Amino acid sequence: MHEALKHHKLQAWVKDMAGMCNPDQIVWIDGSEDEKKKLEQESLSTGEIIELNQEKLPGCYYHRTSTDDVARTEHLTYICTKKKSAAGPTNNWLSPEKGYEKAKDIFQNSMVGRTMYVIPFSMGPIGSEFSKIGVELTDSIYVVLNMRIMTRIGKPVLDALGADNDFTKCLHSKADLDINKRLILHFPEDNTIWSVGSGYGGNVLLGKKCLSLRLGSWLAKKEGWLAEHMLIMGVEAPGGHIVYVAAAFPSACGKTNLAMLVPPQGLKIKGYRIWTVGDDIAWLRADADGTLWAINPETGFFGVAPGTNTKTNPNAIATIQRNTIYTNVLLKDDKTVWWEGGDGPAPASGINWEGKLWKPGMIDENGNQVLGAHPNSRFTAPLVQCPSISNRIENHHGVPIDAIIFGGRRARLVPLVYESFDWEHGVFVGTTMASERTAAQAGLQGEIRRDPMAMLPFCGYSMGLYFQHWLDMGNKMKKPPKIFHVNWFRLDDNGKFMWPGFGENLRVLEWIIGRCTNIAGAEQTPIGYIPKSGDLDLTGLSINSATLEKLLSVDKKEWEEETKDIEKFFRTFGNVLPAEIKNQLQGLRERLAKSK
Ligand code: GTP
Ligand code: SPV
Ligand code: MN
Repeated sequence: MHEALKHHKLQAWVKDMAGMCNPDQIVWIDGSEDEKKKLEQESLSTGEIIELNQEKLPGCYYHRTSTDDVARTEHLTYICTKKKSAAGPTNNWLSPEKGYEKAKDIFQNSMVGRTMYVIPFSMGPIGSEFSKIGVELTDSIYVVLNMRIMTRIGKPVLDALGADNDFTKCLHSKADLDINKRLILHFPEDNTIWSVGSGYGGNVLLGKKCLSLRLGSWLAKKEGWLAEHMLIMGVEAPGGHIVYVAAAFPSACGKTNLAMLVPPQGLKIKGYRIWTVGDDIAWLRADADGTLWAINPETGFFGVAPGTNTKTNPNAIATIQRNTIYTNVLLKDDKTVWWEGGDGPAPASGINWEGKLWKPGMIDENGNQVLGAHPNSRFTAPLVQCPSISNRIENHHGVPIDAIIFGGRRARLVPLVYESFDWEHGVFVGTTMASERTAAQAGLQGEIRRDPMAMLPFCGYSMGLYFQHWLDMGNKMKKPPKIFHVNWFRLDDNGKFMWPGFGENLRVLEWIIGRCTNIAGAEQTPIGYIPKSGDLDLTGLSINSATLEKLLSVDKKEWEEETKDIEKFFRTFGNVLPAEIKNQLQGLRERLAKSK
């Protein structure tokens, strides 16, 4: 008997959804190599994917999404709960009735002439207490091939599901790929996700942001853990002890890069090594030992291509040489790929992300540079191909976290690094995070928006309650991790980055770890502890002392302005904002007032 047939609820749901979408056939994904080959062949034959140069890029494929479907569409993303207040002020809201009704209209007969694939998947190692199982129905082979890399799929998952275990019901159809008929709906009260009208990553790989973060955060609140937009990495210090840190930066703000960091020579000789556990999502629990443990629920990277090169991120480049799906990058004549900020000079010509003939230096009708790759073009590659991959990614218990790092893109104001005074203050620091908008979401680039804990687009419930949940988590731990804030993106008057970033960020990590082990010095400021210039090991780095001083300074006036903006943002939460957070803002103001 087919495993799935044992699970009557699963069977009934698949039948129900097929009744609405009306596919020509239903195919259950088993996760085998044979099946993968078949799917690739079919997808190649329809032009959905293009085979890349198999000598240079074995196992690699290319895909292009519609030009208006290249990033998450937050304005079309909804939390559908009975009460609007459950979704809170930062989410788009629809009632479940309205949500289902609107989407049904689009799903109706959307799979006529197509196959519906049934993908059982597990977020987290199969069988781990941390893990959650979902089943995604989709009419896109691209989605199946991506889910295969990003999650654990197929038969072992069905086995784990047994006859009656719970699973998240995930339904996706490309439908007409029409932005006017696109909806990404979350029904946390029904453990259900419906996504229609899109073919782009975060909108359609439903295990990722939809399950692991939006529904994940809802479950985490209910069950007493944290679902976060965080990388996880191990920093092996000289002597061999590995300190694990988790870091939350908004989309396209450097998680993949930091997670795969290669130590600069000056620190490498001291014996530092980095172990990558995850680059986008962390599930964290306070364990019986009173400390925080984390797993990466994913098995792949869905990373930003532009800016990735052998200098900035050699481990990523090594990772994506085989078995990788490239989306919306430039396709070269020799069937390899290129992107802005990639290796080597721009090719003489190619087909760009829009599917048009492209040559370097082309200018559009508005006088803007025509790009080869979309700024949010991505690679999908297996974690295990990363040279720095940790050997603990399959560990059911994950890794113990000693430090949490928040960060964002701030051209001004925010110092290179600072340490919070304690957990509660650290949570406040997380709530005040802000970043300049990047290409990972549709909208005006560069504008500063508040993005608490890098979760603004991903918190599946009332965000004020989420802040409270963070505060409560601190009380569950005997030894909560120290909380830090970093900013790699300060600009000088000429618009140049003041800090070299990338591998050099290890110098900041070294200080962070030194603070956790009480060996690194710091100076107390109104916003937190900041390293004095002598507290960072800058061996082999040429940075002028004025720049460094600026990077490590707190400008009283500018911070006073900042507190006004924070207060304005906090007002959106009304009385759901925890008193502790309000008091923390008051405390910051008082410390600033007292300072010089
Ligand atoms: P999502 O996958 O969207 O959640 O993003 P991410 O946080 O993983 O972002 P990623 O690491 O892919 O970085 C996005 C962009 O930031 C790339 O263009 C990088 O080159 C750039 N970047 C990353 N780290 C640094 C840094 O330390 N300094 C500077 N200046 N740029 C950086
Ligand atoms: C992000 O936008 O934060 C990503 C890519 O990591 S997506 O999967 O599209 O959300
Ligand atoms: Mn992300």
